[in-house]
Amino acid sequence: ANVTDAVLDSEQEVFSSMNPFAPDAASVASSIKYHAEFTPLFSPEKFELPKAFFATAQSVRDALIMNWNATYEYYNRVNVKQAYYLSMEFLQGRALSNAVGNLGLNSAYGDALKRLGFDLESVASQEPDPALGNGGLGRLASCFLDSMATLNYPAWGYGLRYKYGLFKQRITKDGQEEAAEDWLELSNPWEIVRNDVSYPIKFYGKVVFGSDGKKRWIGGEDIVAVAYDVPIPGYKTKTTINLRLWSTKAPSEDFDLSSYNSGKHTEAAEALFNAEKICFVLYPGDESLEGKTLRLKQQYTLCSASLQDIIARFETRSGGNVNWEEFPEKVAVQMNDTHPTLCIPELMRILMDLKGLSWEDAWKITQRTVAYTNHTVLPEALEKWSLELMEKLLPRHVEIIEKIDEELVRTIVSEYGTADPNILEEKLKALRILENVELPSAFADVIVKPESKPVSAKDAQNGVKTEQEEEKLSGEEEEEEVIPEPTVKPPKMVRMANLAVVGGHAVNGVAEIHSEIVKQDVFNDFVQLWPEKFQNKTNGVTPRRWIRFCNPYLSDIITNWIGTEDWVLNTEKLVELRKFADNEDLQSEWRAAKKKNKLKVVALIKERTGYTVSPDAMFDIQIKRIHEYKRQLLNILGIVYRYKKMKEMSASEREKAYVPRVCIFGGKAFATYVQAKRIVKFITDVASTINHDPEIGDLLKVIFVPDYNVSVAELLIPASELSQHISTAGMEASGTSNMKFSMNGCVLIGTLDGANVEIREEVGEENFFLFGARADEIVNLRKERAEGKFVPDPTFEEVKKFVRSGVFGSNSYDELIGSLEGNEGFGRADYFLVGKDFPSYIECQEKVDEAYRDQKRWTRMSILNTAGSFKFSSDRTIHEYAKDIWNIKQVELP
Ligand code: B1N
Repeated sequence: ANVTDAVLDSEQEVFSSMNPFAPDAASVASSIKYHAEFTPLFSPEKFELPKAFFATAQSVRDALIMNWNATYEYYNRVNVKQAYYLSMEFLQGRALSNAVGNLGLNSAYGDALKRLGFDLESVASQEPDPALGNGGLGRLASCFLDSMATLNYPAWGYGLRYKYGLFKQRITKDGQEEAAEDWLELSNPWEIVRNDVSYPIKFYGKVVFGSDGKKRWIGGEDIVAVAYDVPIPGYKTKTTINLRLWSTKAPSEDFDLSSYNSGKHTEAAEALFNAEKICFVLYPGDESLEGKTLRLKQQYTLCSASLQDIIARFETRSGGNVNWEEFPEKVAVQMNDTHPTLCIPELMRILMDLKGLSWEDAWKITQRTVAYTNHTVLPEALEKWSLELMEKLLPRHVEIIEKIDEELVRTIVSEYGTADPNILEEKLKALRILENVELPSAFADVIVKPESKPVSAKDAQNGVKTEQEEEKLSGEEEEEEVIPEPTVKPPKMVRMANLAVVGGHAVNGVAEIHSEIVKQDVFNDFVQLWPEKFQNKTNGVTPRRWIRFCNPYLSDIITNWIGTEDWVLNTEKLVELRKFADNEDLQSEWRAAKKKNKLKVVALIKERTGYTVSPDAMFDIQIKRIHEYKRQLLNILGIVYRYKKMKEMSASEREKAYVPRVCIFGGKAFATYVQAKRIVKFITDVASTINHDPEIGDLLKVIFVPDYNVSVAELLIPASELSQHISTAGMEASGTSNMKFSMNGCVLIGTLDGANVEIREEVGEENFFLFGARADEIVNLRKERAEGKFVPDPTFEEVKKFVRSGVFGSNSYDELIGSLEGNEGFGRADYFLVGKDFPSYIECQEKVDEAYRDQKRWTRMSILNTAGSFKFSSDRTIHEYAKDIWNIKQVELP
């Protein structure tokens, strides 16, 4: 279509088309045409796909803004208690189909686009996938926003607006390569920049006494955080909440005009660059990596800007009379992992230094306001910051942290007494926020000074951290203030998790087994002090994005058989599918839906890898960040073993013994995580050998789908039949894709880890393929392994030998295979117990083949997975947070 066809019909029509409640196709079409004409993003001549996407998005945004405004106004008017979810990551995925679906405007937009010569699906697929997160933790935050809006909870998200998302992954013959992900290249149609909502953020400087005798933080580097709002619509409700993302810039006076005029252009703009770079990239650190100065600046920017904003809203809503004691009755702050822990000293600072409250009052308010979610027990992922670095960057906050630490020491001393210095020392070591820091002077003579020790055995043992840290240090240029002075003494550190536990009123894990480990292991000493703080909140996923919209075929079948679409809001209704699990009509519809979804993936695989796979083979999928503890290596070694066995058989034996499979991998390795990158390379090498072996044909195909992201997951999950959740027991806090797979009728193979445990309970053990060591056995197994008592199963020796024989190219994968053996030089003595679990994994995979051969049995298992997935809706999770932690109520708009 030409733009002359797309001119707006009349201004009147445009505005009537913006009625979000019952717009028809004609008014939607004119609203799209209006935006195609007047939203100046593209050159005017052509009205083609990319432009159609932007015009459609702008049109949907109009509806969202109206609902956003109505929601905001209403919350202001009734002065509700609001929850704020602070997260360094939000993995939103594409927004168009989700918004149209939540608004119930599918047919209006579908028909309107048809009139203009497009279809909604291809228009929607034009949208870049904003990847402002790494994996599960960020996607969870986005699922939570969907549930908060849907359930009419007054709640907002706060995050950072990174210019570049998580890197784009390319797979070459050398493995993974990374490229910048410029998701804003064509602009972001969903955001509304609020130039009037901005706050000053300070770094460095010093602390002085003001004329009123109060502490003041002055000098240093000043930047500005500006708000970008992303409206978040709920499903079948007018409630539209807000994701407020901060972007950083320099104060306008920082541009040095006289330097610029004298020709020093770069110097003149230095302050600008310094401020803007804070939000350049999502720091791609996953479970095991720590950031340095830039990361700390990012974290502080998020905390400070969000709290200034929250406090300003509290003051406005209080009208003329601010009562600070009421703050926790109006505000709940949830810290998504430790990354926003600086909220605690920042809230203290604002309340004391700027609002004039006493320490005691500020502390009570702070504790009642904030709560902390722990997402991992991997020791290398528990954030620590160098005290020295923090002191430079945030001097006032360090004073506050020292005081919190001192108060904590007081509590510990009064709780445990000084009678047994050993117990006391142990407790102080476990609980204190400051590490390797002498006791506060008030306690110096009460307790024996802890001797300075070298790096603890636990830390020294921790190979992941050490290797990655070293690689990271050598691979990246850091600012000068980051490099610590070489000293013999162990470095003084601030333990953010300890600060979060002390400063908040609730601490929760994200699945039952994980919350138990948190209580019994990681924070056990805190549990003894404050048992009432500790909770479990099993994760969930939004059934809108993760089944209703990504799997319309299956959704229609469910709706037909249950007799209502209510299950999208009340997933308990899915249980009704149980009674039809053996019904042959349902079974054949069920299989037909799966087949249609598989055909889409066949096309995706062809497009992204060039490989042709059969839609009749079993689709076996493992998609997640590449990490040693997630054990993609176990999966690929299982495939190698299968391949070896196949090669030893005749064609007819092979076909009898094995079910045809397409084994699909997807996921990104952190750019400097060398071992994870080796795993990617190994998978693709195995794939190219097996996929080109004419003897094997469709019996086995191995696919690595490059550049895995939310949109790819939306295609793969509905097409999956078996999915793998095979972490070393105790190491995966929850997992959330396991829930998405199960919901979409995929059967899981997995260890007793994270949410697998609860999924298996709900779907029934006969519908879950369980294998491997349990979490409570791991410590002993590792010990045995280290003592050389472990005798590997012959199958494991066989598979390693096969890999080393060079079948997959000249590479012998010494570092990978060596890591499973604890050879000198690679030595981790199979820390993740791949060798230990290998035989039970192989055996379990044989059972999978057997079950799949009986398609009736398999379909029944599949149906019972969907039926049993009801618990894993993030609606359930959000109700629990609202009730047990935030104390907020659902508020429906009039
Ligand atoms: O959080 C998810 C869980 O389902 C996963 O099991 C868990 O691995 C994941 C540092 C993390 N834990 N920790 C992180 C992310 C970024 C970072 O810089 C740690 N991600 C998880 C949701 O609960």
